[in-house]
This record gives sequence, structure tokens and C-alpha cells, in this order.
Amino acid sequence: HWSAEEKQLITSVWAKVSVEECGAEALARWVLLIVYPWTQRFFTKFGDMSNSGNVIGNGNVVNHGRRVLTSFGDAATNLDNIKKSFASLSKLHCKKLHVDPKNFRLLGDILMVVLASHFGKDFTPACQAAWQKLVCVVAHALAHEYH
Ligand code: ZNH
Repeated sequence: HWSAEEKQLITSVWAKVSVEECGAEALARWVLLIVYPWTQRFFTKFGDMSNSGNVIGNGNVVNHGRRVLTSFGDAATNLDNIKKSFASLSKLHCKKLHVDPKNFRLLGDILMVVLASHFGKDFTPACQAAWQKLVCVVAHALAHEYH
């Protein structure tokens, strides 16, 4: 269900993404904006998350951001197989981590903001549309094993 143009837009943006930088920024923004009241529950082992100075540049946040964005990249480079390749991650988030699946969409939206701010006018409306679709498909795939 991906057109050749969508595939091209997604892979051309992905080729320029630094999972290091964008992953850390997306996760830090997300933790601060949305998860904040619950961070103690989700990310206790990351250390003190009580103020932005401790979140931005926190090595655990950087590492986890890289991990999450790298797995996003697996989706971006394997568009026709997303549901299958995310099945075990979906189980993990549901059964073990107990993450509310609403959060997958929210993190995806923040990733879009980060990409737009990094790539400026190169992140065209057509790129945005293709990425919007990707983050929806990923969120859907991650929620798929929730029952
Ligand atoms: Zn997640 C983990 C991905 C979202 C929380 N994650 C994880 C991992 C990955 C991911 C790859 C690793 C796994 C292993 O190790 O095996 N995520 C992801 C993605 C997304 C996500 C792609 C999108 C959208 N997460 C999320 C959210 C949250 C989370 C939203 C919250 C709320 N995760 C998490 C946690 C973990 C994970 C808590 C674990 C960490 C540790 O332990 O280190």
C-alpha cells in the first residue's frame, strides 16, 4: 500500500537522518512534554528526569532515543513488512512494559516535529505526508498485539 513516490520520499529523508541526534531530541522532547508525570514509572532506571537539564543530554535518553529511532529506520527501509517486523516489539510494549498504545502516535508526532526542524524546507509537504503515514503505520503495528 505504498506508492513508489512515497517510498522514495521516505527513504530519501531517512538517508539524511542522524539516529543519534534526532533520536535523542525526539525522546527528550517527548519525555519532557508528555511523559513527564509518568517518567518515574517508565524510565526510573534512566536517572533523575525531574528537570529538562537532566533529560537533554542524559546518556540513557540518548541511547534509548537511538534505539527507538533505529527501529523506526527498520520500518522506513522495510515498508512492506512493518506489521510482521514489529510483532515482537508490540508484545514487549504491551505485556512487559505496559505502555498505553496512544503514546506511539504521540511519539510519532514529535518525531515529525524534529524532522521538520532539522530539515526545514527540505521537509516538504509531500515528505511530511509520507512520514505521517509511516508513523501511523508504525504506531498501528506496535499496537497490533494488544488485546
Ligand atoms: Zn519503546 C524499549 C521501540 C515507543 C517505552 N522500544 C524499546 C526498544 C525498542 C523500542 C526497539 C528496545 C527493545 C529491546 O530491548 O528488545 N518504542 C519503540 C518504537 C516506538 C516506541 C519504535 C515508537 C513509536 N516506547 C515507546 C513509548 C514508550 C516506550 C511511547 C513509553 C511510554 N520502550 C519503552 C521502554 C523500553 C522500551 C520503557 C525499555 C527500556 C529499557 O528497559 O531499556
